[in-house]
Amino acid sequence: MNPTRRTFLRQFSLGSLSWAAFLQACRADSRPAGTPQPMVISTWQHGLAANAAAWQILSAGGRALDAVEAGVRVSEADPQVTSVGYGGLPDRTGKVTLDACIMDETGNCGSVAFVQDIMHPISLARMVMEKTPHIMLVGEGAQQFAWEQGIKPENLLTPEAEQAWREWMATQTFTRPPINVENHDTIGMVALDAQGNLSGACTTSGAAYKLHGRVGDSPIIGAGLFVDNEIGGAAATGWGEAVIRICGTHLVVELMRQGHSPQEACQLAVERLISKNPDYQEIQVGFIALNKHGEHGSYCIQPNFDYAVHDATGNRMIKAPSKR
Ligand code: SD4
Repeated sequence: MNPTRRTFLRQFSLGSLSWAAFLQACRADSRPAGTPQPMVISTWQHGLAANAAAWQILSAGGRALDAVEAGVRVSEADPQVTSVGYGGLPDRTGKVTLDACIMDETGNCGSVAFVQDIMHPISLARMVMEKTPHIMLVGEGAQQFAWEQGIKPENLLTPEAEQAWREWMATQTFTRPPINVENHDTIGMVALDAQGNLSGACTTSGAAYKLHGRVGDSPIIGAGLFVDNEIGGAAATGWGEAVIRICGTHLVVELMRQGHSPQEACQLAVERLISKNPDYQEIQVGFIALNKHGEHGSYCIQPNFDYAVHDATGNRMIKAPSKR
């Protein structure tokens, strides 16, 4: 009898668990030997709330794909999260433009970029994946598809974000946003379900005050997000241009394929990125990764990036080691 079942039976005999929990534990226990426990990881502090939503699905034996979609939708709808969905900081013309992608255990993926007025671009990306022969739709075409699918347009520019944009426009002349949490809080999430399958999601309003029409790494499969069910998955946050240059998350997954732990793979990818970006001291990039065995890791250029991890023991933040 494995420890999970032993612990469970002890608790059950004490009457501390419900019948539903008993059935759930039995389901989990009937998984093939060696199958890891479900787990979800996601970027930044807002990952805690997103993980909690994903965990509801994972802990009930649900599919990782459903978990990551439900998880990142929490950040998309949260006006306090100023770099994702509703409440995201706009581009320099005052428009909130969103990028998102999703990838499942079979290698299916969907993506939308440069979309406006859509509260949940991650769900639109999933519709592209499941209802079209394509992977990526952008701009007006993606919006047209959204309206055809019954999605209703919504204004995503909150008064606070508009005010911040007006203040910023009055004072700044920039080519790149400064390094700080407010400008770098895309949510990237990777989950492993009770069947041992991986999926990932990534969604963002992108770099604050970007040029109108700019698309970052987040909706690009292999840059902002990559999942290979045989190996693991990875997500990126930070200055997307630098991530795209090295196909960052694809690189992380390939490094895991070569035998590196998620932690080592993230570090090696950041080092590769640094070697290709002489200006790395002025940017932040962080990777998170989760492998098929339920091991996770992260690494970033600048300090102060952390990620949220939820497994059967709870939901917690982990500080990512950094280059600087
Ligand atoms: C981008 N990677 O559009 C995104 C922005 C971000 O945390 O903030 N990531 O480049």
